[in-house]
Amino acid sequence: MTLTSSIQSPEATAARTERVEAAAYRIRHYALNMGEVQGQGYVGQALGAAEMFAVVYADQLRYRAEDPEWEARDRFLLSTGHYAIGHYAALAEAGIVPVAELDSYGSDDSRLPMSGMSTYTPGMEISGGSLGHGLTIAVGTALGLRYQGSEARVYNFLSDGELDEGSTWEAAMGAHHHQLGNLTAMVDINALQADGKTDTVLRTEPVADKWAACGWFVQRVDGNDMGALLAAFDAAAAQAAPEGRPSVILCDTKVGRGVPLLENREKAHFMRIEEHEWQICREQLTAGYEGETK
Ligand SMILES: Cc1ncc(C[n+]2csc(CCOP(=O)(O)OP(=O)(O)O)c2C)c(N)n1
Ligand SMILES: [Mg+2]
Repeated sequence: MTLTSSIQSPEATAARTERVEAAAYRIRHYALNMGEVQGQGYVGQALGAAEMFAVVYADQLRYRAEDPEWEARDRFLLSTGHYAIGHYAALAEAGIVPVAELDSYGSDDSRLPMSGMSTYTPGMEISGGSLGHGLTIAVGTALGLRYQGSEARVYNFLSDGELDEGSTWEAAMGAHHHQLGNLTAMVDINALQADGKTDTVLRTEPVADKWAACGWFVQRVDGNDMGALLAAFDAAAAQAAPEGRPSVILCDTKVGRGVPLLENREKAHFMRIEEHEWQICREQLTAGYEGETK
């Protein structure tokens, strides 16, 4: 049992879960709307990771929507630039990016390019996308904040494909060496990469054992189960400290989650969706959500 859940009544826990689930639902809708602007894109990842983005922005992160560069803010570093569509949806949900601006996703002169770039978008801390570098930057950020005496925490979002990169593991060892208790990594394990299924590209399992061997506090959860995800983030937060063990939350997710039409698509890494299918996607998403919340 985590610190937060142990002091919360069952009613308060249920209300909190419902509130964050509603945020994930809106994030999914925003992602579909953005995908429709381009007719294609990394929609499956955004749908799969919607709970992860929702927990971070609707529950865990300390930020000021009106002042995205507030010095004491927690830092959320998106390592996977191609997941920007999910991140923009979360930034809209957080009030950092106006919802109306999402329509400009991926267009010329937009502040929301297809791959996340810190110079373009408020709330985008780094330009990710050259995979395997996010955690290295997160380690430097966490170290720097600690030197400054800041109590801000650093969250890093990685994908399972990034576990193929040696630099990720160098950073993991560095975080333990420097005892970065102010660092929490989350890995979206959707079992997919650009070249196919993760276990056919490079077998990285047993992933939890590898992080544990690097000295991290490791939790593995169903990343589409909001209750489990909240409990894991609470447990990570409960043991966070300026100096201590870094934390990783391994999240098993399903690409396209919440939209049955997209859950079993071939070529799920970069989805092409027909014009008439977008509305079907939205209807399926709403039907699924309303069915669950009834
Ligand atoms: C260093 C580097 N190598 C290759 C790529 C090309 N690339 C873009 S996305 C991607 C897949 C990475 O795996 P993952 O993020 O798990 O894929 P997804 O789950 O989104 O399908 C690759 C190889 C890249 N962006 N950076
Ligand atoms: Mg993947």
